[in-house]
Amino acid sequence: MNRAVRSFACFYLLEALFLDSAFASEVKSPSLGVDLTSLNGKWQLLNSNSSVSLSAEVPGCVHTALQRQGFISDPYYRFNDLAYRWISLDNWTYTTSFSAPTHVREKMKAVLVFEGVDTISTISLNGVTIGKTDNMFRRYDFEVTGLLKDQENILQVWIMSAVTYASQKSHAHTEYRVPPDCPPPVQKGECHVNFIRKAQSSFSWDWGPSFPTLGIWKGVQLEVFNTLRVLSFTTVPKYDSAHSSWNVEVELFFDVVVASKGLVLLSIPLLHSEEFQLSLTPGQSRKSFVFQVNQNVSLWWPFGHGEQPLYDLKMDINLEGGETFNAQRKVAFRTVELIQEPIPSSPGLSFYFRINGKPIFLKGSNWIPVHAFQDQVTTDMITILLRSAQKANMNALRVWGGGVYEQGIFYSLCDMYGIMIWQDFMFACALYPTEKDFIQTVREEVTQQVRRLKSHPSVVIWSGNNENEAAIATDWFNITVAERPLYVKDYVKLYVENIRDIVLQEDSTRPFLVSSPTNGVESEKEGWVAQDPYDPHYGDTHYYSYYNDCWDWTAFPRTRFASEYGFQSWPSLSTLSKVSVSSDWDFSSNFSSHRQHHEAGNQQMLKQAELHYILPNSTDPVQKYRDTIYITQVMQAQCVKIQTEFYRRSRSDIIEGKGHTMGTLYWQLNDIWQGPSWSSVEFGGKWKMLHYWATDFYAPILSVGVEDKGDLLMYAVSDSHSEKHKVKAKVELYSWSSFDAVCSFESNVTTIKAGGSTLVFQHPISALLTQCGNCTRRSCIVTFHLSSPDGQMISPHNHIFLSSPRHAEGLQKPNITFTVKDTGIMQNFVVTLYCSFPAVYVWLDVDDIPGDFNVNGFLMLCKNYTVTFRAWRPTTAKEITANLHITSLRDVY
Ligand code: BMA
Repeated sequence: MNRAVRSFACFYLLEALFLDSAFASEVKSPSLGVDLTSLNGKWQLLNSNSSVSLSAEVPGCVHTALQRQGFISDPYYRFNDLAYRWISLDNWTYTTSFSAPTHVREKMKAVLVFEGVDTISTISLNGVTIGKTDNMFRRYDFEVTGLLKDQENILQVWIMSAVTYASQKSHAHTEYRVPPDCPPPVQKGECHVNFIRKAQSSFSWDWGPSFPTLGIWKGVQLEVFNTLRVLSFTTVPKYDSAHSSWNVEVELFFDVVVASKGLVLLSIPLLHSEEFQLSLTPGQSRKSFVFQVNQNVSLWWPFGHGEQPLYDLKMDINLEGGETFNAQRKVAFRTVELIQEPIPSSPGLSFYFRINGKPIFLKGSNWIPVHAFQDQVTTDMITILLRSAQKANMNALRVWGGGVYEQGIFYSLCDMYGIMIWQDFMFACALYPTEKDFIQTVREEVTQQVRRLKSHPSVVIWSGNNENEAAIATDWFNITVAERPLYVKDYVKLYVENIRDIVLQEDSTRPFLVSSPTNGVESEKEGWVAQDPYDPHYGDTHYYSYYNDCWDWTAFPRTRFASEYGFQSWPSLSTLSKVSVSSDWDFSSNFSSHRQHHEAGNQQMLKQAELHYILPNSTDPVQKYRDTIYITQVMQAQCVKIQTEFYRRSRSDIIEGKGHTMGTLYWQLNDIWQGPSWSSVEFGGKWKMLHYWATDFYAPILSVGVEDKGDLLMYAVSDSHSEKHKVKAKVELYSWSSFDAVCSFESNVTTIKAGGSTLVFQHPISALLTQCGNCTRRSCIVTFHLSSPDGQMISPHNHIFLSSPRHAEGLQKPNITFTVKDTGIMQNFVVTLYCSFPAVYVWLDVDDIPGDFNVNGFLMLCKNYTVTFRAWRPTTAKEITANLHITSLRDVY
């Protein structure tokens, strides 16, 4: 285990304990009614020419096994992703043996269940092939009745190189090409990932390495039974508006050996219980029961809008022969609608989510795989990330289509935290084949995943793919006009005629979008591939622009819903140092360009930063490297803040026909390894400056300052549904060279719109400056917040620069010093900062001590400032003192 993983794993111990067994039972879902022999644990692993032989954990993958057994070192270390390419080019065999005593073999039916094989495998039991796999997102059940022996049953899983398979499949596809062939060279990845149903980012991405894993990434078990087994149990609440009541649709999927009759008792304690007749004939069957809840229920709300009550639904099956089966699921009551309807004075259609009848602005980011080796993803890692999202006031995440459908615990935690999930199907940035076998495996994948996830209230939308409509519409792959209909036909076949069709059959309670970005119903009208899927008048948009000045908010598309946008930054030195050596710590080192998988990414960051900041110029190379990391994080935080605030204040606006923005999911929440990316949380769980800032720009009530045609405007943005707050804006100007406000202004008391954005202050900047005596654009900064009429602060402090900080006049080195005190409560430490001059972008970094500050990257306009550090593992004031680095903008040049 590398150090990053170890430190990741020890965070949030308390949280982990809090996860009760009900959640745990959802994580793994062995079929009900079976005698189960787990085949997890140590297996033998062999490469194709038998030169490498070792023991390997199942669930697991070849890379993890090789690392744990000391055959390789940390695959994330320096250039190891290239050095270890051979692993993915080889074929590997996993072998285990197990016994099946008489009481097991006597059962009527025996099935070997593989919850996840990565990816292309042939499986044999005692020398007989029992099945093949070609899709890591599917569970496979292989019947082995009659094939079992008492002792020494040999189970072998031969796994073919995913890289070789993808290449063979692509070459066999001779009629026409299915692009892209290979990722851009900067990604140092493998080719033709679109030909294999495997995490698309495993062949490399613009934020991640190429590790085309092989392995048995989920559990394996032998299930034997006499009568029947319950394969899945789903619960979907549906609101019956005619009767103003709730029904819970319960579905059970059975694998039946002997025809059976019995009763199904469903109950939600204190709410309702009901009994249903059950009659089953041999074979696989699906039974639905509608369970009416005629009582008032407490509704489930997204975080920030109410509680997340989760009810326990119990199911007991009693068969006439005396056999019983029981299980339990969490049920929550909420409705979700995606509203696409005309908006007055705006061409196009709205695009927003209505939960329980109320419009909700989605605030969040995009989720990518937590690790290249999925078997190493722990509950703690997921918990840290989701808690971090919630702490930053996020209510939504998009599980992006180039990764994996997440583990059960991920969705259970989102149910608990009130984080809405936009769930993509796993297709991204490519065209896909539509041969019969490919469609067939996708159909099975989609059916299984919808059944697995649809009981989770957190999942609010299904979406077919990432950017594939845009790829065709805006011609990413140089497809000729003559060829286009062929690709559109394939696109419609895969996402509309197959995926959409299945989703609509399996789940009528959620909206389905074919792609992201898309124009939604307008794309449908245009034959599912719109002329411009980025049209801000419809659906969602993705928008990236690295060279334009991100402070120029007029360049952002005033979209209905911003589902992707962002800027890169580098993670902290403490995170990078785990996979690098000091000679790498230079922006022009091989390491720095090797880790950067986005063409020109390092230059883009510095160019963008240079527009507003003087770049670090320390003569000490390590200090310069640290400072450069810092400046990329400052730039990223500032850019994403400006863009997000623009979208939030656009929720009530229609300007030139555009606006009513109702969602912001910036790209991206988390990292897959220690490298530069758009993430706000580093690999290992440490927050970048952006993540601290998200807490503020996602605050339920936010004040946004903006300069528009020479005026300073201040908006009050509120997420509240009913409360029409009375507010006044307090605006102060500070000079860079002194601690006292130079002057201050207060707006009239204004009643702000609930669920909207209201202009609360407007003043020409020239007049502000004149009224402030000595202030100029370069010498002063504007701070502001909202307060209630009696002076209570109701929005976070915010500020706006009137000129680039690189031109700030009077800004001096602040000479920040500090003391650290243990509060004695819950590992909270108080850090008091002292400075001699005002400081901006004040950044506290405690290297490897896991935890978060209550505020970071802040403006310090007073001599003393107190922040709290909440450690995620036991530490001491002494340890914090020894590790704390404080940087402000003026310190780096
Ligand atoms: C979008 C995403 C990802 C990518 C990101 C940054 O295209 O969907 O594919 O990582 O932008 O380039």
